[in-house]
Formats: sequence, structure tokens, C-alpha cells
Amino acid sequence: MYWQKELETMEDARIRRLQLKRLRETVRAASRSTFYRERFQQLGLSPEDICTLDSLRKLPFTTKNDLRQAYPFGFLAVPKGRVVRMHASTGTTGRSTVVFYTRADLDQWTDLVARCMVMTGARQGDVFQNMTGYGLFTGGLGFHYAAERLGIFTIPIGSGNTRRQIHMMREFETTVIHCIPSFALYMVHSLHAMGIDPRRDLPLRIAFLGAEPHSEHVRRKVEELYGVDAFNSYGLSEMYGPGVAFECPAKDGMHLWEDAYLPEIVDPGTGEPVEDGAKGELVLTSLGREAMPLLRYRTGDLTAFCTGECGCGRRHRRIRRIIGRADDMFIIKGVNIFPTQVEEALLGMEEVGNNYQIILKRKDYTDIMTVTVEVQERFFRGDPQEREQLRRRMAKRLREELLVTPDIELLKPGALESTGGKAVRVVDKRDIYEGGISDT
Ligand code: DLL
Repeated sequence: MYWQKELETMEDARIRRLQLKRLRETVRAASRSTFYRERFQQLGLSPEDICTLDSLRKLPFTTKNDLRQAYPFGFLAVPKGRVVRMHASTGTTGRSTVVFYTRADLDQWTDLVARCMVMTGARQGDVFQNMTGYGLFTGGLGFHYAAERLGIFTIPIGSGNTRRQIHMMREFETTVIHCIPSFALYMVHSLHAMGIDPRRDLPLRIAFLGAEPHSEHVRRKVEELYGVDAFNSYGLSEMYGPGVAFECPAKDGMHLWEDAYLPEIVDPGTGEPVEDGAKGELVLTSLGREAMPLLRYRTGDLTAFCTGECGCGRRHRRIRRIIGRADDMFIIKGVNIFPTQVEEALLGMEEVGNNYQIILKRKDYTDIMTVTVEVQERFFRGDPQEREQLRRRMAKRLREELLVTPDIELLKPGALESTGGKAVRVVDKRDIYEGGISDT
């Protein structure tokens, strides 16, 4: 039932027709919210003016700041009595952004996530351990209802508590897991401490990894350590949650469900569309959503459209692995750096463990970047010279990749903790005074 072959392999022209029909409905629905009603009035536009896919560009972008300003109900496009659920984004700064769902929205969302799960081969007979947070975070409930809809035995364990996770996996013979990639790597220490080799002792076969940027190295590591097929899962609360884009077995980009989302990729500076295949910021318009339609929402996520057809036969366009968020980027000594670049450079090294963190400080007007990184235990037992040589090799690799030379601090395996939530990759302490006269 959930391999929706006709829809997923639909020809381009038919997808565009379906999108246009849904876009017109969506614009009309959106104009019932206070935010968009006012916006349309200010622009002197009526929903009927959006009559082609291209004419959507007449509308300005919607930003996270707009969502914050309109908190709590400014984007609600149906009477409050029709809302059956809300979630909130995990933003750590400012007001959180809330999202609302009608019954039909939950139905569409569940359908999208179920479609993703089926695409990877998960099916009835699997045991699914859902290891991300339940509650306001969308990861838990988003996958939960989809798995139940597919008739899959679901363990709603939530995030954290690695030992309990492992006991459950063993006792209930879990075959499919869903977790944040940094947590999958962190859990390896508990597995070792408990004398469990997941490849030998657990019947795992599939992992869904999402909710935070991660490199191809991390995917491969998880696949090797657990003996699973790992699939990249992308989504954001503002667009329901998970289920926006997902990898198929070809693992060459993530199919973005174009019957539910209208994607654009724009230059984050100018807002103009980039050439097909070029990197830029993903902008999404929801299609078919009732409670909270969003038009041209700036996700902040940097990616590119994949070109060419996918070997799996699905026609919905694919986006590349997310490079990072425009606001994850930090500038050090004038050089723009994304945490995923550090990850790409380091996690490909055989000596490196499973976790890292970047700490930024400022001393005497100079930015100092320290990369703390877990490495194999043996470097703490043997000759300190070896540790020093490893540090130098890492510094060289990072200099080649980033064009700046960071300090490197080596840590024992498991030293950087994870609670199962999104990893904090960058700790910026540059506004803390550490000698000299701080200019911030
Ligand atoms: O993280 C929804 C989700 C839950 C996705 C479970 C996948 C799995 P938010 O908390 O609103 O929602 O955070 C959304 O997380 O804009 C991206 O910056 C980042 N993100 C999500 N998935 C990926 C991914 C959920 N696969 C924000 N790769 C997004 C890179 C991701 N970044």
C-alpha cells in the first residue's frame, strides 16, 4: 500500500500540474492566517495572482523571524478548534517556533514518513526502535505514527539512556532504528562496555539517521559498526517534521516529496535562484497543508539539487546531503567554515573516534579555534610521541581543508557525551573576555 508507485514515479509534467493545483489551494488557505492576510494586503496581491508555479516568486520569503514575530497564532489558517496537535522547533535561542496540525495534516505527514520508511525496505515484521525524542520535537511522534500505520512493531523508547536502548534492542530483537547520527556513534562506547558487537549480536538491518548535519563518513561508520544500511532523513518542524526528503536505496541524494513540497534553491545572499545543481539555500512551500501553510519558507539549510535521474525509478527531485545551516557557519581569521568540513577532514582518518567539538575563543584580538576530537584508546596507553605525531597530522589535514590551522586536543573515546539530542558541534566563547581588550 505504501509504495505509491504511480505518485512516486510520476512524469515531470504531471508532478508540475499537481503542484500548481495544490499551490493555488495552499495560497488561498494561507491567506486566511493573520500573517499572510496582512502580507497580501501590503503587497496589493490577491491569492488569485499566484496562477503559475513561477508566479510564486511574486511573494517575498517567509523567515524564521516572521514565525517568531507571529507567535503564537499568527500563522494559523484554520479556526483553533480544528487543531489537533502542535509541535515546536528545537531552536535554542529566541522564542521557539510553533507548528499546528489538523487531522488531515497529521494524515498527510504520516503518509509521507511511511513512504520514506517503505522506500528503505522497512516493513511489517520489522521491530522498530524509535530512539529520538518524543514530545514537542517532531522526530519521535513523526516516525511513530508512520511505523504504526505500516503495521510495524514499534518501541517508543525515545532518546538517551544508551544501556536501556541496548537491552531493548537485544531483548526485542530490534531490526530498524531511528536516531540522531551523533547518538548512534556515541552508543558504540556502551556497546563495547557491555561486550556487545552489534554486527554479531543484534539483528539490526536498517538505521534512519537525521535531524542534524552529518557527513558521508559518519554514515559509513554507522553502517560498518552496526552492520546496517543507513539512510539520511531530512525534515524540519516548520514543514511538519521528518519526511520532507529521504534517501532511497541508491543513496545518491534525498528524494524530496514534490507532491507535498515545492522546493527552490536560492543564493542565501541575494535570494535569487541558483543554477540547477549549484549550492544554495533550500526554500520550501508546503502543498496541501491546512493548519499552517507556509509560502517560500527559508529553511537556512544549504544544499543543491541532484541532476540526472535516480536509479530507483522515483521521479521526485533529489537534494544533496545538507552541508549545514547558513547560520552554523562561523568565520575564523576571515575564513568561512562549516562544522561538516571539519568532520569530512577528520572522520575519514582511521585513528579518529566517533565524536568531535569545535571551540572558538578570542585572546588578544585573535580568534583561536580548538578542535577537540576523540581518538582511539591506544593513543593514551602508548608513546606520547605517537599522540603528538597524530595531532600534527590532523592539524595538517585541517589546514589543507580549511586554510586555517586549529589547535587540536585529543580525547579518549566517549569523553564527549551525548544525551540523544542534536549534537552541539560549535561552542563559541568569543564574547567571553580572555585577556586583551575584548571588542565584542
Ligand atoms: O530535526 C525534524 C527531524 C526529525 C528530521 C527527525 C529528521 C529526523 P527541527 O528540530 O525543526 O526538526 O530541526 C530542523 O535540523 O532545518 C536542518 O538544519 C537540520 N536537519 C534535519 N535533518 C537533517 C539532515 C527536525 N538529515 C533542522 N541533515 C533543519 C542535515 C538536518 N541537517
